[in-house]
Amino acid sequence: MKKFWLFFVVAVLAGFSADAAPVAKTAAPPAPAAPAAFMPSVTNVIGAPHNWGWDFQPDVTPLSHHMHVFNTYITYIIAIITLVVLSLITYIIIRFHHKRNPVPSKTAHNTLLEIIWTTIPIIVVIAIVIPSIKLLYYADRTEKADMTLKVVGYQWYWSYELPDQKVKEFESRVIPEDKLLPGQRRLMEVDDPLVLPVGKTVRVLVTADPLGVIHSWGVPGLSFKRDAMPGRINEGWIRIEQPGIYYGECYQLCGVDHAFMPIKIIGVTPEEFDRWVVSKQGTPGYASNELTVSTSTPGKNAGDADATTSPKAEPNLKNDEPPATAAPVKEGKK
Ligand SMILES: [Cu+2]
Repeated sequence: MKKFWLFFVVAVLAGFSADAAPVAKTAAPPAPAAPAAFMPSVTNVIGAPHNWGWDFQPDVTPLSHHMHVFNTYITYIIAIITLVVLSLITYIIIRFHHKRNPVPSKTAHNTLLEIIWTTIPIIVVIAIVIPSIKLLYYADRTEKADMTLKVVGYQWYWSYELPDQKVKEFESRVIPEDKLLPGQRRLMEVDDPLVLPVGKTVRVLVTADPLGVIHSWGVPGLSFKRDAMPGRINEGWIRIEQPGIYYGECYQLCGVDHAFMPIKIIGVTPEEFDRWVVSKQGTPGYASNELTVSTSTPGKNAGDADATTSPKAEPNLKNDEPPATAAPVKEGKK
């Protein structure tokens, strides 16, 4: 019986302390007041679908320009092949119709013809493979990144983080249809859009919630799409060349709210980007500097190691704070 009472007292005390824990948590000092809300000056929509749109969205990144050229090149090849095959078939149907050609020829194994119809397709395939692989590697490797963006796919929204600017992870969720303001796009507007500087190379690291599912972060106007895989990081890069608004979506059927996780990116001048960073309580100055700075671990990616630096601005490898004149080179966080 004594044991029972002892157990009872201990259990009650444990219950009290468990209840007390959240109270202690809520008693933390109040968070500092958030800076004034950021109002972007950019309102022109460039990367968005529109009625009767059938071609690419306008080219605003180096990558989208290359992709557009490659697409046109492939389209010409497809058109030529289609026309040649179609005219051959038409010729055969007319010329060798059983009325015009009652006694068919039994010719077989024409060596010259066989060489021709084997060689031409090989040449066509090589003509496609070489620029295709080149473009694939161009899209894959981030040369001289100015900053890094981390994208995480959740069920069902996106979160963004800018480690260089110390902009902490923030969520970007769809605005429900009944809360849309006049002029806002259905299923495309988000409550907290991502803001990126124009003319800066942004390394984009895409992943997904480890306890979640596969998504795909795609912005057609920026010619960017990478799968967001739990436990895996996919890399790519974008450099927006025109201030404007760009929309994107999740491109992987990820579940019941797949259609409700749009992407909105506002491309602004580096100065305006700094103001947005301040509104997000981050450290501005990393992307507005003239210098191009690598943010990767030196040696890990050969293409990133040759960061351009000016002779008067020595990069400071240890200090995380951006000096007034020089862009800092941060040690890679991998
Ligand atoms: Cu998704």
